[in-house]
Amino acid sequence: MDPEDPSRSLCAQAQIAASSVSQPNKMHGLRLHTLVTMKIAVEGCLHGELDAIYRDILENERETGEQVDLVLLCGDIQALRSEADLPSLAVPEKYKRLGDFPSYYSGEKTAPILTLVIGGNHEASNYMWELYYGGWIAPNIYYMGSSGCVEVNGLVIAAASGIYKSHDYMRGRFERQPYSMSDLRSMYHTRAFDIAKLSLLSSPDIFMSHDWPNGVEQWGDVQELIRKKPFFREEILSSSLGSPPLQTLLYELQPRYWFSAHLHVRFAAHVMHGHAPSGTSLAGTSNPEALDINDVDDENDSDGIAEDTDVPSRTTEFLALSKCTPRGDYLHFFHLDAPEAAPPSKIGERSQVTFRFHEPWLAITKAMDPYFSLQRYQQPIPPIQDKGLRDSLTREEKSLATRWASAGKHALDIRQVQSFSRTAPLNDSTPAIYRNPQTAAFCEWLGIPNRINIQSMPEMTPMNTDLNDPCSPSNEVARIRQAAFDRKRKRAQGPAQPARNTERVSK
Ligand SMILES: [Mn+2]
Repeated sequence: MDPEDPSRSLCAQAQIAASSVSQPNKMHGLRLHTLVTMKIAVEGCLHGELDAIYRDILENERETGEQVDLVLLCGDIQALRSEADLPSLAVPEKYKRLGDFPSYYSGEKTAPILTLVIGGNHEASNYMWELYYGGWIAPNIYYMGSSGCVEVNGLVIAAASGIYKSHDYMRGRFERQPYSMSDLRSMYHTRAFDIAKLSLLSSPDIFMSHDWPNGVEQWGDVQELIRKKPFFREEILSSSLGSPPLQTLLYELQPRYWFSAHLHVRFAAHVMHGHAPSGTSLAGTSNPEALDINDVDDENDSDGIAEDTDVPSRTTEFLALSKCTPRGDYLHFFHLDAPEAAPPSKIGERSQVTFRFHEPWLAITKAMDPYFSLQRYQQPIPPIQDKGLRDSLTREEKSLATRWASAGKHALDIRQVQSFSRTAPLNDSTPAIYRNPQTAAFCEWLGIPNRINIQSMPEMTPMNTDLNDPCSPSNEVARIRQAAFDRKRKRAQGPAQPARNTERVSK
């Protein structure tokens, strides 16, 4: 067994609250080895304002005399490389501007601190799609993927990109460039497939999401939230504020910290798992879309991974932050003890952090790959207690552990597997589709087919033309086109069918 694992689980139970300075190596009377106190900066919606964020962070470093080790940006990154990406951004015409990102993409400026970002509802969706599994969007700025989980100095950080809309939740990833108006929206809608993958994780230290978990406002000062944002009153009263699948993940994964953005307000909540929220006086009705979390408890009981009842209930510190405006409320600094330190840096140089793939997440990505759908129809996803899925996960975990046993954790170093490379040219204005070497590298390294970077612009020849390969992306595209054509022909020929959306998988 890895000797570092027990320290992490102890660490997970004995952490201190945000914004207080920790005492390295000594917590709750337990002496833990190799803990290192990290300072982390979290931001809400970015909207292309990278310069302002790094300026504020560096200013904080000067004022406090403390180095910031990690930056977390919770969406609406607007990572536009050039004007060619503008058609892939869903914002009103008047907000279509490049922002600061092109100079970070070109290398003219470099992010001074490792920065993890997730997707929101205002993104260069074409660029984010290139890096569906995660990757460097610019030097030192890493996109966590549509869903993802990584380790920084051993801290486990999980993330879900996008926002929830019920009508796209059960769909596959069908959108292809050039995006229709409807594709532009559905591109950033959360999918059940990603949530299912995340639900297979054990408790991460930090979870990042763009929209809020449904109902999380009930764990904080609801009255104050309504005072600040009266617009949300109806949604709060009807328990429909936020994302129901994220609510399930919050109660199921019980991360120590959860950071969100999207609603452009700073809001803190202290979630006590296993208890009823205190702010419930305002919410009389339950959300019909909320997912049944009792299933999760049953599952935990059945395979013996339920929490020990003698252990005090876990808590999650939730914090939503605003967007980057002169009014503030968009940045938060906190200290967190991490299980391990990075190698010492040279004098005068900023100390670095270790940045690794989370091994269980790799196993999940591999085991769930057969259920990944690139069509409008999402094939059925097995429930997390499904024996076949569990067996497959165990198999993948074992095989990955064997593969990396000799190389040690160094083999999981993200910087060794993926390195930033520009795909779209600088100062371009013609939209095009790029095969991202980072996605290709990740898929090859993990041993899954690269089904992401397969599309060509309509006038171009598909890259993979192996007609004998049933998994060939071009064949799949051809099948989808043929199916759409057949449906159209049937509609034109046959008598009127009862109106029913056969593409949606019933829950
Ligand atoms: Mn947003």
